[in-house]
Amino acid sequence: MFLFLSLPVLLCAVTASCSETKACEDAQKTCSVVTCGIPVTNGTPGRDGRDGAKGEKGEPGQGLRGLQGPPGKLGPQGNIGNPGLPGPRGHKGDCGDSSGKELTPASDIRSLQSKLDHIKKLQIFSLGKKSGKKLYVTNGEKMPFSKVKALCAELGATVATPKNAEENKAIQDMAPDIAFLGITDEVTEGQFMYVTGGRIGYSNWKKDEPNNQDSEEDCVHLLRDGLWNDISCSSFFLAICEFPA
Ligand code: MFB
Ligand code: CA
Repeated sequence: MFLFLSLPVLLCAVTASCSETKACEDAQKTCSVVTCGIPVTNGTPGRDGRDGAKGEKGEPGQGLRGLQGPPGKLGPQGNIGNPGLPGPRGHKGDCGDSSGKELTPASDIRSLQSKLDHIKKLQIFSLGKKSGKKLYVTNGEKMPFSKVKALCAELGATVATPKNAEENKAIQDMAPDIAFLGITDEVTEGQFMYVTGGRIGYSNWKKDEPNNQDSEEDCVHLLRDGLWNDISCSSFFLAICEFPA
């Protein structure tokens, strides 16, 4: 049953669509304009009512998630981690010496070097070297100058090179034959240099020498009389090496 109040209280103007007769008759008792029994159409809608009470929170929406925000600020440093696993086994060390003390490679090399120096001294002494003097040695072989240089270098020595008359005499006295000296003008013709570097300071040239015969004499040999002659480096003469004073 729909009852609508459309006028002030003085006039009870109530229009009702009575569907139930009892209710309608009751309405007639209280108001004279109620017409019962005639079906009416609905009245015009009234004003919106007041907002209802706040509803319960809904389920999260299914819409697109927001973009990921920027990374947060760096957190505090973590604690030191646990020790790692043991590494792979190392290589076998050097053998120890008779004392059982383990020799490090450096001390091992020093020990060998000292033994070698001692042997060299003994040998030099056995060859009659005088202290403060150079030692001259020969294997008695004749060969071209290039091989003489290589042989002396292998011994840790240099080609015999007199720097003064005394040394020149010493080589002459020990040489059994004509021998190459450690002097050439291979770099600049006519400018004789020591194979160990530097211009020569002392010379003992034979008369009219050096003459660079056939323009191919860049080496020097010591004649049996102690005089010098320039000669071809590819000719064969005695190898004599010298050890420093
Ligand atoms: C020359 C000498 C040259 C050769 C040649 C046989 O002296 O200068 O080096 O030894 O003799 C004449
Ligand atoms: Ca010559």
